Amino acid sequence: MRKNSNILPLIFIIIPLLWILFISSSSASVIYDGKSLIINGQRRILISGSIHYPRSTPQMWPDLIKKAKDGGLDVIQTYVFWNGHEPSQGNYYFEERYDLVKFIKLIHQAGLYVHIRIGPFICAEWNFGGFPVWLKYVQGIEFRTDNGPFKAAMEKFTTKIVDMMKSENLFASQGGPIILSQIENEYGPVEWDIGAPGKAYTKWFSEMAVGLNTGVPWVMCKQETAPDPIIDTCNGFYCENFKPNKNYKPKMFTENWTGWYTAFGGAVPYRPVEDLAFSVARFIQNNGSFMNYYMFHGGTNFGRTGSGLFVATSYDYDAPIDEYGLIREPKWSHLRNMHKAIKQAEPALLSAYPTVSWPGKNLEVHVFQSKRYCAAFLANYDSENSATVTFWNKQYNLPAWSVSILPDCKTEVFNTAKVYGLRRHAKMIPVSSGSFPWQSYIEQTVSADDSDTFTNAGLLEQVDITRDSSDYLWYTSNVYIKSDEGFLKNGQYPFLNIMSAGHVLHVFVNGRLSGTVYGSLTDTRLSFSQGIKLVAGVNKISLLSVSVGLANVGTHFEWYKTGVLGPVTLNGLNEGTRDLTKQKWSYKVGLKGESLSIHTLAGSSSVEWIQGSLVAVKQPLTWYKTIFNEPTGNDPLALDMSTMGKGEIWVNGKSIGRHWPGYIAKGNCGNCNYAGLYNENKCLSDCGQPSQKWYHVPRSWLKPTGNLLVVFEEMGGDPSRISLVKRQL
Ligand SMILES: *[C@@H]1O[C@H](CO)[C@@H](O)[C@H](O)[C@H]1NC(C)=O
Ligand SMILES: CC(=O)N[C@H]1CO[C@H](CO)[C@@H](O)[C@@H]1O
Repeated sequence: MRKNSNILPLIFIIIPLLWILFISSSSASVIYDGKSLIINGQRRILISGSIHYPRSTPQMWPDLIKKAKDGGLDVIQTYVFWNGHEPSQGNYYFEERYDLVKFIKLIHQAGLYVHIRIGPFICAEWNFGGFPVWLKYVQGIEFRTDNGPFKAAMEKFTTKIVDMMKSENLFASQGGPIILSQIENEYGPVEWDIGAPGKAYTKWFSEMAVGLNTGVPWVMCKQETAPDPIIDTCNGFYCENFKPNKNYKPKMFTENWTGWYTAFGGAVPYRPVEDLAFSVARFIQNNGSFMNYYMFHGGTNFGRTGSGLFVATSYDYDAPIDEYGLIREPKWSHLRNMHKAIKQAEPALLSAYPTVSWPGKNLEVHVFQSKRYCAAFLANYDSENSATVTFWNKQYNLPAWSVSILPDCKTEVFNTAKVYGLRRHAKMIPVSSGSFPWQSYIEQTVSADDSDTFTNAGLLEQVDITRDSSDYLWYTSNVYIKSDEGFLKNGQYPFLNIMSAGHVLHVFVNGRLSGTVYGSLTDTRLSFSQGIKLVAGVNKISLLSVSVGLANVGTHFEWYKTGVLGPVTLNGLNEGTRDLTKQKWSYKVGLKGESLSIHTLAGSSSVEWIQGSLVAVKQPLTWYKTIFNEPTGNDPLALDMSTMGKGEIWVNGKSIGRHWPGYIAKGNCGNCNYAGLYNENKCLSDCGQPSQKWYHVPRSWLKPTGNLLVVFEEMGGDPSRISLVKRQL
């Protein structure tokens, strides 16, 4: 008895002492155990949010970071965008939207931490999943497997980023803000798919990453095979039942989807904040200690950075901060209120594991109680009925599908389904009456004798030819028709049949557009089958094949194909079916306007622009340009492109992205799989409207007067109704 009472206090002194010695002797100031991350000796429940630096402008970053901090975030998470940083092999770029170091330093200045997801495969609905296109053409390469050339390239880039962070002292172990790094990304399904080489690759990249000695932990998301000391983490809409692969690793949620991305032709996603908050509260009450919102600000896929699943230019994601940098209500405020409640509960959450009880059907109570602290989470999992729970002699009303947080076990300070405050919706307000004074220039179809064309017997894969230097590739071929053929027969013209791997195809016969076909988010392939009017003699078939970005996910997505691969046939001639697949085709990469750089400030003197009443309307392959002044004020700006079809937009030579309002969505989706309770796929508003009609024009790309706006339109549109709008709360 006596002996024991002497030893016990001693243990209380020795263990913390050893602990402090351990911390100060290891270089890492960030360590972990089964409970949480421990930063400089302090346990933390961390709230994180994704903001991707190239999806906004450096001028927007300070405000986005401030709004993230005010919303209760401790950490900002970003991927690293390899193809933006190494556009051609060995040539690096870290300026403007790709100024990673500046972005991290701004986060540091704001007093937040950083989780850097180096990948370098990142998925992210980003072109080619973040891989540079040149990587595909490295001799003998195979992506994301036990392949020498791939591993060499991956190691080189990963090392470059880690070294860059180290030389700027950005890791927490050096006093910087980076508390976590990520290697690879959602590799679990691929490893499972490909087996042994996948396992060997995992072993290799894990050792490679750990060997870089960042001094902070590495994570791998959605891969339960993460070897020690790497932490495996969860991505999903809900992660409360996730368990790390070792009990000495903390439970971390690296991607909780705040909404979903928009695809051209798809519904505009919406995840109610009640459901999002419910998911987060459940995760925290079940031992979760690190929670990341994917996305906290989604932003914009400027230029041609969106990926080949028809990903739209807007990457708004229904996030708490909208595409334009404005707070989205009530999402932002409701989550901020929850984060405050979680912070109040943090001492209790960190001092105990929860005891769980079930006071009734679909009811669950989690209590985190230690000597000094107590916090309780009261949950009602019934998706339709509210319930009353008695806890510590007090009654609490729990709406359906909700969790109440009691940071002191007595006072409900937050319930995930009780949303207060403004339900303000941002509006788009026209800034100018009257339309822009447009000039137009019509791009002609290509002839085989044009410069920069080459010929080949047979059809070629698109990206092999373009190397993604342009969305556009012309396939041109001649068809000879004898005098007695090619005309109406049994009331029909001969049929041209074309199979293409995607993504969009404009078919011209003798210089005239015969039709346009395109694939979709779920299947990029397309076919064209239509009667075409041919003339006796030589007919020119010109196929403009258009890619909407390259695939960003899937086992060996580098082998996915784009473009007209055939067969191409002509039916209904006297001779029967004529196969055009293997005949001579000529190829030209890109548009004439692109090679003349008419979208740039320098422009081209060899183009004759038409103006006034003769400006082209509803003409395919038309370039438009105009000059405009910057509207006064600070409201974010957008172009309303509702009356246009598909193409690309440039402001002062910078691409604000692909436009495609001509692809009509099925409507705003109530929620297609975006949540448990709200799983009805029904249209809420804007049904039958384009997936995206507004296109963000960053203020910082404008000067007060004389801004050049250039639009390339593929299908034909009415530019007279393109207008500038400002976004206001
Ligand atoms: C929380 O973690 C502890 C320790 O690993 C475990 O015993 C307990 O079952 C977990 N509770 C929940 C609700 O996940
Ligand atoms: C499995 C899955 O759908 N994963 C997605 C998680 O969310 C990120 C961001 O939207 C995507 O990149 C992944 O494909």
